[in-house]
Amino acid sequence: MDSKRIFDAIVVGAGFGGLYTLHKLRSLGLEVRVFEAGDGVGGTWFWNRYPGARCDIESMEYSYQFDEALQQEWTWSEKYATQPEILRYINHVADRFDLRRDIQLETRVTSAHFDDEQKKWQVTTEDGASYIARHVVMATGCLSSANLPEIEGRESFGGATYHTGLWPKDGVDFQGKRVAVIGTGSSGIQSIPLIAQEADHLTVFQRTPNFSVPAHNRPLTETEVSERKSVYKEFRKAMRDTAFHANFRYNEANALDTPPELREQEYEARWAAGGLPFMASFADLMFDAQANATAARFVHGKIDDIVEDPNIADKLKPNGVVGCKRLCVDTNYYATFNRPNVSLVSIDEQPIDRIEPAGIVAGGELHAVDIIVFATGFDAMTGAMSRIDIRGTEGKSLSEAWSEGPKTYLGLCVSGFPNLFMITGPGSPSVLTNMLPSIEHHVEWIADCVRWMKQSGKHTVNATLAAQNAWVEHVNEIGDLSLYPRCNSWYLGANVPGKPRVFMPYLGFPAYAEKCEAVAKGGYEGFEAA
Ligand code: NA7
Repeated sequence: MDSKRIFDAIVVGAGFGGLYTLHKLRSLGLEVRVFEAGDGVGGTWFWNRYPGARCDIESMEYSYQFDEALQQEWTWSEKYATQPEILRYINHVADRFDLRRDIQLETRVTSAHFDDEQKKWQVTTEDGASYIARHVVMATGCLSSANLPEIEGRESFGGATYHTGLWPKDGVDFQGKRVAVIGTGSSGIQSIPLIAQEADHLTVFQRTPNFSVPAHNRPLTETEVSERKSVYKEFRKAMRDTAFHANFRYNEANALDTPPELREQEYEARWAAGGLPFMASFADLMFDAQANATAARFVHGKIDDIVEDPNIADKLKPNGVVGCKRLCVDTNYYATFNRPNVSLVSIDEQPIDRIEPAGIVAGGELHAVDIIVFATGFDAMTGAMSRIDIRGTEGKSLSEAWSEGPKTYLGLCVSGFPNLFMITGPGSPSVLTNMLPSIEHHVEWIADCVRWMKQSGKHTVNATLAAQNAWVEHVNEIGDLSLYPRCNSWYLGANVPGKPRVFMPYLGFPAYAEKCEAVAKGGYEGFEAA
């Protein structure tokens, strides 16, 4: 790359968010540089190469819609796209819009400091170079900061260890190996069936069982692709008016108002169709514990049907609320526990004591293994930003500002950090939705804001503390109406020891988009512009 040091905007991250931000800000005539830690574009889909990695939103929805020609020319092969196919798509987008010339790879941003006098940001990278920009956009991803548990003796292990979110490009050969997987979230649930097929023996260490529904993945037919493409624009628009920005076929009826036989029929139909639309079976599932219990009982019944050993079936049955931790979507997950080469260790009964050179000791028993896979998730939503030393006006640090949990205005900005924008930050619907339209919504809002600043001769926008406090209160109020705060999920930061327990996403498209639009139309209400 050239040695240019001054830009209009710096974007951190070259995943879906960063690429579209670059494209959009360029179209306003801005000079932009994107810094990306990886040696390729793709973000989440660059790093998560574990076996079975696949999106759980349907591929024809989990793709950009900002360019009609792009969505017409790209053809997805399966209902749910694999990681390699998504990565090919992202690379196609980078080439198609000539984005690479402004993306500096293998460059990790270590700090971003606001200069009160110059009203600009100074961004420093790991190699010590520093850059100046008026705007900074953190497109750092919601699930990009790997969570590696501090288990005693981890470093002493004699075999190989991998984290699903930092998977080697050349893959891992499990043939003839004794393998341990720690963690049974989406990454564990997707990878366990495939690792089990290859490994000599697989031991799954489960701390909390998770609810999972079958994907029923399959190739897309030419007819369904062309039918969708013929109405793509209208379809996308309709999805933007839904709560999750996705075609979940929302049922407006409440589970508790529905007679039990019809309720079972609805669950059966959704189970047979597969995927996350299971959560839209009834309108009250995430708001009424009794309603949710009907769904939980249904899934427990399915686990009993699939898993042959009743003791193992019981261990696999989650307590509590379906969807409180993100619902998983699997291919043969529960059935994998019928295999003779798979065993399940419930950490409740046999806590992990330590890791030794030969394997994992749990409940005093050594499980000798050659490979340990950590499917232990991420420091979600705030992790990537907190690993960067971000300082706003008067040197105020973001980590301090967020010491009690993230506080934002609209999940887009933080008071005291002028011209710093986040893509799908905490306080926005982000991870509760189809990420792609949510990313596009944020990028477009930010670009409109920057255009407005240019047109009105403003150098900075800064969210007021009052607007931010009101927003945080509203996000909490809405979150508390739901069942989401009732479990130890990564939505609450509960998976990372010491992280403040706050429900981070905002529950509520399309009202959220209306609020963002009203703020902009009202001359950026809740912001001080100078
Ligand atoms: P998740 O969903 O956070 O799952 C991580 C799993 O690892 C989960 O089962 C955790 O148990 C377990 N875990 C975490 N720390 C430990 C320790 N210290 N010991 C044992 N087990 C542990 O991450 P994923 O990568 O699977 O999925 C993230 C998102 O990506 C997913 O929701 C989709 O949106 C796509 P816990 O439940 O915390 O008890």
